[in-house]
Amino acid sequence: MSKLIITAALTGAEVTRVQQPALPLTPGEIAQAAYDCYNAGASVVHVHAREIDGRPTQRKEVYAEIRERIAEKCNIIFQPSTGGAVWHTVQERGGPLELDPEMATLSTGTCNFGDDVFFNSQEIIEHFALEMLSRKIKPEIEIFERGRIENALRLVKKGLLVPPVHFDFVLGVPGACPGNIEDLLYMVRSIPQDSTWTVAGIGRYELPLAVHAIPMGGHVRVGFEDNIYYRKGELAISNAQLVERITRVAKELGREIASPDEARAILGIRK
Ligand code: KMH
Ligand code: ZN
Repeated sequence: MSKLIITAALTGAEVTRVQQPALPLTPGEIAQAAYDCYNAGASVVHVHAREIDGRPTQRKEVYAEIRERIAEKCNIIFQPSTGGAVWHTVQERGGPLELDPEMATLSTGTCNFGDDVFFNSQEIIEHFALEMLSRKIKPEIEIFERGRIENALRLVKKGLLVPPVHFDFVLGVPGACPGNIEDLLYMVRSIPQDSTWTVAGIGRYELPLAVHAIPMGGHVRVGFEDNIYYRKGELAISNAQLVERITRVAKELGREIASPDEARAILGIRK
């Protein structure tokens, strides 16, 4: 079994400081949180940028500052979002791809997203896939629903996505697939054998899904984008606290933690 890749999803587009007072928002805060998570065992950082007033933004200038500040501290893999917020235009969402990051997210389908809709038509999916292919950016395929796997495999058939594919099962989004263990098993059985995968359980699903993924050979994403609590009724004090717990559990289960360069090798990142 490969070493465990832990991704820290620090900020997201939806969470507010009112909900989670320790939410990192400015480039400096996000870079410091990324460094703390790196020290706790994370090898990938999934980034959503915010404007100075806290609004989610896909402006490449803000992402560039975040990436620069992180790179001054450590070599964690910088993985910006192309999902942005549900109201961002396709053009806005693609902002961080102009920075040619090593990795970025790619959502391969539309679903309900709380009271909103996270819209990804075939045209949008192929637009981002082509952009990432031509820039040699490793996509992390965001799977909120089972059908998104088929859409990703269609991209492979069309030559827009190069296997082995790396999937992220984002389970428990209100309005999309729930985050029960059975849901994770179903997803894992539905992907090609040479794939890699990680799981991002939303809210109360985060820890149980992570704990199951570790002995299954999967990888794990945690952080305030997905879950702001340490346990029921108790807010986490930092993103790093959530990463530290996964590192601890993995060690107890005998799974070693991947460094950023080991994660690059596992994911086939050659930039
Ligand atoms: N904020 C969601 C609407 C991604 O980062 O690629 C989309 C999202 C997925 O978070
Ligand atoms: Zn995201």
